[in-house]
Amino acid sequence: MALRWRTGVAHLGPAHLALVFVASLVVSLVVFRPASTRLYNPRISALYSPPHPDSTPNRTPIHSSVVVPAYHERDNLAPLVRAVFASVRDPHATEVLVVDDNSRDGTVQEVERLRRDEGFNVELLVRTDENGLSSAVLRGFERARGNKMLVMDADLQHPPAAVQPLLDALSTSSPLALGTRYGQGVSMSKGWPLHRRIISWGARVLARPLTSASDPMTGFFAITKEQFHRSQPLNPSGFKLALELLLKSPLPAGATLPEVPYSFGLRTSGSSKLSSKVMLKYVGQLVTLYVWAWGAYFHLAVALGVTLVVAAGGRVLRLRARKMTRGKEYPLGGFHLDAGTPPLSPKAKGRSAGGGRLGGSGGGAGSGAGRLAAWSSGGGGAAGSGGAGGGSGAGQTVLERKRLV
Ligand SMILES: Nc1nc2c(ncn2[C@@H]2O[C@H](COP(=O)(O)OP(=O)(O)OP(=O)(O)O)[C@@H](O)[C@H]2O)c(=O)[nH]1
Ligand SMILES: [Mg+2]
Repeated sequence: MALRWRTGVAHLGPAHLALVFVASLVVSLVVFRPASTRLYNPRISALYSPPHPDSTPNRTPIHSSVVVPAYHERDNLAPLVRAVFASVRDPHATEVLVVDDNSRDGTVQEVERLRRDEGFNVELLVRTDENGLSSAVLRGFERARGNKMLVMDADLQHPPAAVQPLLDALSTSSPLALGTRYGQGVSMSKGWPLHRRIISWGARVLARPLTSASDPMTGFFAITKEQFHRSQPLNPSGFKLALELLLKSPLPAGATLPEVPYSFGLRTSGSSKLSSKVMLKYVGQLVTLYVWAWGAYFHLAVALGVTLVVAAGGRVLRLRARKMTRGKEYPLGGFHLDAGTPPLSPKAKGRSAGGGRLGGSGGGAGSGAGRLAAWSSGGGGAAGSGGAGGGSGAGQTVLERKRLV
């Protein structure tokens, strides 16, 4: 089979491609089933959310909650909390809610110190029974007391100065707002490594058919509590909750999606949690989102894509085989119909030296016809037509054909 492929004698016809299409459709249906992860239902979480506005006596009602997922970020917390409270318009109506996954790096003591010694309204949720970025944000949303909820990284890559503009972008007609690193007048930090830029670009390209948002991968976004509770069940195991919300938390009719440009900084302390495992998880999350959004069309697109690739691959192999065979000797391989006049192996040449097959000008016509007939229609025809040029020539072509096939 491989030989036939290489030599281009076999080619993929419509029947083969139909088979490939059906097979890949079945594989896609089996492999890309709807997410098997237990989904998070914001409608249910609404039952546990604290009432709003804050009814606790003697406490200023909280209007805005800044949710900060954190894992081993102790050293970043003080600068972050100070900068956030310094930049918001109404610090007394704002809370910062740190959701830590049991880092055990002194985060608990640091938050306690920020509350006690510096008087900031910082809450801490330490999780010991689950982990992961998206689920941390979701738990933060559950606990948040503000009607406006904003998510930002702990590592100061999201500028605290952009917190208030992002909160301001929220309204009844824009209940979800995204920070974007690709807006006008903003830039990525020059120190951001090339491979991270490529990864970020690739991630955006992969998500492009799902959303027109300029930066659906952003971890800097804001949403109102009502809008969050309107969401369809969400995947809590991904890294990109904004993308999930963009798709599953449909905006009310006539609503807009504000995008607030911000310059993406560099991590100054702590270490990145973006590992290859996280990237793989992103691809998984993306696939489940495609299945969710496109349903059967996704599987059809996969099957069509595979079929096109196989068809193109088959064509390339054929073209290569033609190139290889054109005007060359064939020590073992076969011929292709389009490969031009079939050559003779050295052995065949030797045998035919005295015969009529290559018999100069006299036997040329006959031998040529004999060869061509043998080439295209088999030994029987070869013998017949080659008769004009000499019986031995015709016999020779039959012999050679046997050897080649
Ligand atoms: N609670 C919690 N927070 C997490 C988890 N993974 C990441 N984070 C936090 O989520 C934020 C984003 O993670 P980063 O590691 O900064 O990811 P990134 O910004 O894409 O990567 P860098 O550009 O290298 O910083 C940071 O504040 C992390 O501490 C997790 O599993 N649990
Ligand atoms: Mg970061």
